[in-house]
Amino acid sequence: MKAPTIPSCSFPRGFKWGVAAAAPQIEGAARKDGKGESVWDHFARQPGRITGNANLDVACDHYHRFASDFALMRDLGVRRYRLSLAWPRILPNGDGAVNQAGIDFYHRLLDAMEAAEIEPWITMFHWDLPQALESRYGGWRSRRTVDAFARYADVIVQAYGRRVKHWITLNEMSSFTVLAHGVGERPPGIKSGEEVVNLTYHHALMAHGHGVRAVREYGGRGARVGLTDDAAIPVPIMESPPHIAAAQKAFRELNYRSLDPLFHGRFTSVYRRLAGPNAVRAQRGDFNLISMPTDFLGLNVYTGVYVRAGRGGRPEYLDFPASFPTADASWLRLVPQAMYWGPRLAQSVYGADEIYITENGAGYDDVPNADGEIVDLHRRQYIRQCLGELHRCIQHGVPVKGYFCWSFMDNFEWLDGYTKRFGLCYTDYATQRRIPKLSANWYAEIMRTNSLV
Ligand code: GBH
Repeated sequence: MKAPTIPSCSFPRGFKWGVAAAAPQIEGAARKDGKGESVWDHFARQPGRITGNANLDVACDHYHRFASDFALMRDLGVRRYRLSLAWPRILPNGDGAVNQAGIDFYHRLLDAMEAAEIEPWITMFHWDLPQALESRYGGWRSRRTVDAFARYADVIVQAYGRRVKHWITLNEMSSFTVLAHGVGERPPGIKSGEEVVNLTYHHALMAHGHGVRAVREYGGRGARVGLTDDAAIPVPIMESPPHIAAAQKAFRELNYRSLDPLFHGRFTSVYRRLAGPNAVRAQRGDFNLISMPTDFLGLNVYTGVYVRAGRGGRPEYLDFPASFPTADASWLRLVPQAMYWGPRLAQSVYGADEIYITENGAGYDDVPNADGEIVDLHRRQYIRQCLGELHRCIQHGVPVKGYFCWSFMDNFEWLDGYTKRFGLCYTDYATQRRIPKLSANWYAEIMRTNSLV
């Protein structure tokens, strides 16, 4: 009898699979080898800010364990890893002297990745602003932080440009702008008005521009750079023209502070309508920086928001009913179609012509079973549904070139501390053992075969 032929749902040849993590969430060694304090180190010391009053001091101790972590990645067949560099390790005071021990650490780490044949995709900034910049200048409220970022970007691209060819300037601006200064629940944890929120966004976009500039200046041959955004993703409840048109309008409205200035290089009528009197007064040259051409757009896709066409075709946003399927991370409504509409809207609304999914995953309070195995069928299920949507999206002509799963291992989940695990590998924080979950072995197979069945 012939072996059964299994029809497969292949991804395009050369599709780039990987895993992701970020320095502050995994490294630990918060005070080691001259590292300065970050705003998150500082914030975590304020009682009541973080679940269990957890801090980032040890995290996954990746600082001391990167070699075995890369060996495990290699065993799982990981060929690309999106990591971030800790700005306060490189420039402990934000913009003063360079800390050579910090530079050397990432050289050792990159050596180990090279030996394991894992390609680095480096995020310059994943939220760990040097506290010194917050204390002295008011952090992202000040243009001096933009200048400090420009210098930091120059330093790291000069140091690592020879060996790193994939750069991501910033991760998810909303976290250190609207959630930090508007909602006020992330560092610096001060609630301000819309005017300040818009200003911090403007400065973040300018910093992004400097990241692009630094890669163009010092990145060398073949260097590529883009931004990772956590665009809010509208999902039309009916896949018919009026609702899709409403989703397109919604995409601009929901992302008016980030994608609109980035792609248009000016404050558009959408921005001015929504920002009103709180719009930023930009200075000459700001937009040249903000809209420097990039090589790709990174999207972190976790969830979406349902919309329909309301009166006059205007988008009407729907509330989630209480029973809507949700991960243990309570903000993570399970909306796999966001993986279809996110990239598709980025292409159709803004003309994004090369897109990477720089994060996707799900946070649960996983527990090992009696045999010590983590049977995370829930995570496998969600990621698989998302990948099915991504496949369909690519099939429909949307230029998504790669996908990074968040995260390689459970780690410091910001306000949730060490709860709400997102790892493919389980981190046993008592022993620092990593245990691949069922989803890790499943994802290894996806990466290996470049297909779903
Ligand atoms: C990403 O954020 C981050 O890049 C990564 O570091 C993180 O570990 C991972 O995903 C999992 O969370 O204020 O209650 O409405 C995900 C996107 C957007 C999720 C802001 C939390 C705030 C929730 N985040 N959102 S709430």
